[in-house]
Amino acid sequence: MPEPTLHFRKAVAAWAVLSVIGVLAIVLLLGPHMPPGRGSVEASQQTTTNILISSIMLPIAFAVWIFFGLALATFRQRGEQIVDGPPIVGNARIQASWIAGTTLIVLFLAAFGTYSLLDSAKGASGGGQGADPLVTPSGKALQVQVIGQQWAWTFRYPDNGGFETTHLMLPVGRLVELHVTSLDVIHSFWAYELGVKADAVPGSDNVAYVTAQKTETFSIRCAEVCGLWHGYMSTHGEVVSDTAFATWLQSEKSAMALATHGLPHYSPVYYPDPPRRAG
Ligand SMILES: [Cu+2]
Repeated sequence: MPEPTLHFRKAVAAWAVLSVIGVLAIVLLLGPHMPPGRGSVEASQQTTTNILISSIMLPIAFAVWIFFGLALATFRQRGEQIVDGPPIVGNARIQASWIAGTTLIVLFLAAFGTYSLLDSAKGASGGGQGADPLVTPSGKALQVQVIGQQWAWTFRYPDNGGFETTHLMLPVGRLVELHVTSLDVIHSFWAYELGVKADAVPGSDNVAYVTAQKTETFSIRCAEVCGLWHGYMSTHGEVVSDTAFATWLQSEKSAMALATHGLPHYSPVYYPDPPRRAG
């Protein structure tokens, strides 16, 4: 029977080879298909994070599986007699590398997460003037209001007379400020390909930023169980070129003119009219 050390060296070599192949496969083959894709700046950041985390996870998973196999092969009970293994009193090298390895991984992810968070906040406030992106509208961003209600999504464009439509149309390459709210219960606006998910809460103006990177049709779903027809609350939006967007704005604005006249004024939140009393 070969020495356990020899087994261990072979296992480490196998782990190293498998890890290199696996990480390359994740980055090159799986990476382009990782959710949510590269439809927007925000989605792209999430996709990069998914690729990074998977690339860190795979060597750890391989280490666990290979050590499991090694332990089964090396330390299994041989023969009839059941005996205890020799007592282990500690191994300075394994303990030190375990502490160093886990510390490095955790600190690296903490630094990466903090950097990403600060970076996306900077992008959302329109160039990082130190403004809180959640309370200060940038002024440069296109404002679109997303309204959830049982069981449909509607969208208002306050910069263009505040018309309301069932179509969400966005221009490519422009910062969009989505103001998500609800008329009844809590919904969740989820534009999968754009990497945007924001709660739609009645009486609350929830702001989410998105910059679409390519023209495409994207799916819109409700991601919060909101009643009987929750699953029916799905539709599609479209990212189009700047000129197509301008044309659409004009035609939609005039097509909706009559309906806009009967709408309540644009407001960050809407409350139902007080109930009328009999008499
Ligand atoms: Cu809903």
